[in-house]
Amino acid sequence: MDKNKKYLITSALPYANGALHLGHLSGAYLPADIYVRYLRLQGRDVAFICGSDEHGAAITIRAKKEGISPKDIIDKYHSLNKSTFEKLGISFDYYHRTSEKLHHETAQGIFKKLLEKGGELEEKTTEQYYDEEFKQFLADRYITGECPKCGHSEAYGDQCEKCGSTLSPTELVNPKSTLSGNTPILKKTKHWYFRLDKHADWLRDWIKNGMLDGKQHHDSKTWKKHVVGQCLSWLNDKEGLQPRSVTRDLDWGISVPVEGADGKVLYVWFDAPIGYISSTRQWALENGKNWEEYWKQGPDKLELVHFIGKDNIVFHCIIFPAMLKAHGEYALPMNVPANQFLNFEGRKFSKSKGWGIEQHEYLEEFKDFPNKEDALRWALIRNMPENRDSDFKWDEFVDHYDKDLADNLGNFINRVVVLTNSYFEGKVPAAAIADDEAAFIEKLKPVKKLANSVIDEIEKFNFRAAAAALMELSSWGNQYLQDAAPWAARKSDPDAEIIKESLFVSLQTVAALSILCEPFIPFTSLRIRQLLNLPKAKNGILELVEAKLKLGKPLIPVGHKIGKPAILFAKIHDRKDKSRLEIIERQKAKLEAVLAAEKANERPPIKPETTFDDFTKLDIRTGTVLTAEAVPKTKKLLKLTVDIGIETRTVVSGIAEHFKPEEVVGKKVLLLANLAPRKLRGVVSQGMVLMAEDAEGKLGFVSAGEAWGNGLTVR
Ligand code: B3M
Ligand code: ZN
Repeated sequence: MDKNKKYLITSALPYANGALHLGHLSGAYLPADIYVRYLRLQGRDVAFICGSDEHGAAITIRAKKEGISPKDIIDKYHSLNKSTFEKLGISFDYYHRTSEKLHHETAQGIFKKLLEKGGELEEKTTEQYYDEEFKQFLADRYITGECPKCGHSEAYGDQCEKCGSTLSPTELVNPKSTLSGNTPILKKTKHWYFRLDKHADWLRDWIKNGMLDGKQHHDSKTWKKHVVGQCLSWLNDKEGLQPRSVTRDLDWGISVPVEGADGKVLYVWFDAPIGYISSTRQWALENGKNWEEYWKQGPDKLELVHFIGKDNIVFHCIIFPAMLKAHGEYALPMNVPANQFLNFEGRKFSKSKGWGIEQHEYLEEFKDFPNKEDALRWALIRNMPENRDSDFKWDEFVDHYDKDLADNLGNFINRVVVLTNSYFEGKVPAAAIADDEAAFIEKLKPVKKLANSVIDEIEKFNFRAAAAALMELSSWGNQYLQDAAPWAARKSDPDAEIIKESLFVSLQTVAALSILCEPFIPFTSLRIRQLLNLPKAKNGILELVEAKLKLGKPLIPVGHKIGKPAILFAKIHDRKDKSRLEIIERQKAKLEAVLAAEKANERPPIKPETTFDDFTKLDIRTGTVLTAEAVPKTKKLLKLTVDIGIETRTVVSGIAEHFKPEEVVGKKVLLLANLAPRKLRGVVSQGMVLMAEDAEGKLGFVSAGEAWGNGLTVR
């Protein structure tokens, strides 16, 4: 950490063709926000940059399908995503969009520079798939077919989502155009290819050893293992390092700034990461900053960190850095602490299957849930997929809220505020240690130690561990107060020093918590500050806290008047007020309904064809159950007598687990009357009662209806 450095922190630019779910939030936005808020508290010069990724075939496909323009789509989702992030406290300094003119110019400028440098971009004419009906070359995503690696029937031209292989469209077996559904033809077209192959050597040294241009650029041990692993396996795979085409035949995107390139645009993954640069430029323009200080300085002056999900690692650690290095003026990322994936209640998020919850839906569904923003942030942080995939569960959401926020943090702060109000008229008591620096340092040692762990873990991008350390600090506070028991001392001696001292120490701890929790649960931080009657945690305040704890100076001075008590977190599991639990139960019920509907659709397949002759061999009669009794020593069998008009049959039926004998007597049933008799547990069964099973596996009688008499034949 260096006070004189610039910090440029980015989160992946989300495609503006859909809403984001909780997995996105915990993957690339929440971790970046924690880090940025922390940097600000440390007084660093930081820009937090994001925006909408508004190009690419996914957007045009969707527009075509819905019969609207790409612009309709991006406008809708740009504003939805932007405002939802704001509501959740994701504190971007700038949220730009790649359809803006400044971005087009920036991306075209970089393309032209690479072209002028020579040797970085090369023109090549190849054969590519073309849809004759739509008169259009097909971007990779417009072609589907069978995956050559795993046989999945709906692989895309660039990737198989089933086995994860990277593909090229011509590898697909039986390719189809997603526009017309026809088999596309191969047709010649010219494109520009970025010579990634030329950059393999330095990339390997940079990723593996953190070396760049013969100097130490970063400590490679600070990068996550899974990130380095993915990069190295890509770099060791020759196919990964082929020249990559950076233009496309498409009518939506940034036009290729070269003569004779009509109808061609820059590939979306060429322009999207440049969006970080144009977003920084726009931010600088509107805020009187020099954007180049945030992009064009050495690693001693500038730290660039990209927060992304693991599916974007190669673009951010290999391709974009290679583009920037080829350009020559830009800084490369100091770290790319990519997260793995978050699942939802044991499965992947899937909008089409109704599995999961989107950010804006959460805010809507939880609108009556107090502290909904921090409740969500906290649950996601406690379970963040930092190094392996993790699973979001509503029950854990409840646990994290009740145990951490309500029972631990909320309870401690409430006790301290209540006791200070009732013993000292809400004023920080004049404990003797307030003026004794050595004694203060000694008493506050655990606070200092745990505060340092929170800080250390954040610096290492271990946000789960940092959050755990924060909870330890609050647990320590609770235990300290419990052991000091000022209420007990007060009974024997109302002036006992321990009463003042314990509340003084506790108030310092609450003050530390109010600041340290800000990166994680900023809305709560503000409320704790209000309870303490202190202003919002300002930029640079954490530096002061560290200094004060070191020097033995109070964070909140003697005589300061705090606010009145107020509950920070009302528990979800509350004996009287069930309102919060009901909101959670509603979410669980929605998932149950999805599961039930899926099950209902899971009918067994139709059996192979049979003949009319075979069918007429079956003699099915209507009948009425006269008696029913359990077959001794079995769980499943009932012995029934069934009147089928011309005679009464004894039938053994495997329905005892579904029906009690008395429920069966009197039932109208269908009986297969010419089934060969069979002896079951000593009873001869003369026929079979027809049953049907519903979606939940519940059995019911196939009935001929009440109006029918016994003995009729089914034809
Ligand atoms: N829009 C892909 C994604 O949202 C892409 C990220 C761009 S970051 C420069 O996963
Ligand atoms: Zn596959």
